[in-house]
Amino acid sequence: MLLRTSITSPFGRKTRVAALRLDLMDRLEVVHGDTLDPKDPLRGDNPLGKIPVLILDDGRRVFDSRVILEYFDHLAGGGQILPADPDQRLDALRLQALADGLMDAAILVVYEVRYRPEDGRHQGWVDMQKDKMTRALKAMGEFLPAPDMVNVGTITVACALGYIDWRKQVDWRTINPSLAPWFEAFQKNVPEFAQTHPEG
Ligand SMILES: N[C@@H](CCC(=O)N[C@@H](CS)C(=O)NCC(=O)O)C(=O)O
Repeated sequence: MLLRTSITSPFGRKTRVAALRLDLMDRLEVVHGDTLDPKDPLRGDNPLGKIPVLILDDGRRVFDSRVILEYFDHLAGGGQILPADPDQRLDALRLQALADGLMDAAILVVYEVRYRPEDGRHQGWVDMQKDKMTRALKAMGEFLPAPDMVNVGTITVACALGYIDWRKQVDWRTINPSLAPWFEAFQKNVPEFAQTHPEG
């Protein structure tokens, strides 16, 4: 299988953490996907032009990160990072949705500066994205299981916190200090997280 992503994408990081954790790396070739280059094969693989996208040996293109994680879980025998128990599964998926939304807002804050000319930037819109981030971060404690629980939800939370640490859209440690010990413990428990650091 081929995984088209970038090393800096937090959504791509979800898929790389999961592949390492589930021991799937020997079945996976990771190649760079350039979201800006119209000639990059990415747009043929995913009409949305977003990374990550997984290309299966039978030619099927799989996106987005949520679906890729579900497929990886299936390849690893099921019930590994996507709990089999319906209640636990719902909680893990809900946490993933919250953390994915946090990353979506964080990325839009970065894109406002990266892609919009300075005289076209809209501070009110950036503030709206930062408000989403703040609300998600404040609420996150309610949804978080213990840091030794490794599932699609907790992997995504770690990728979101790591991304915000790196890009510094907001100071999540001040917004919700209780997330810091959880994040430290998760990193100790999941060495695959450090192995996928964007600067590593
Ligand atoms: N819902 C998607 C989001 C993926 C996403 O937004 N990826 C970013 C990079 S981190 C991207 O491809 N951006 C380019 C674009 O939006 O055109 C997922 O879970 O995979």
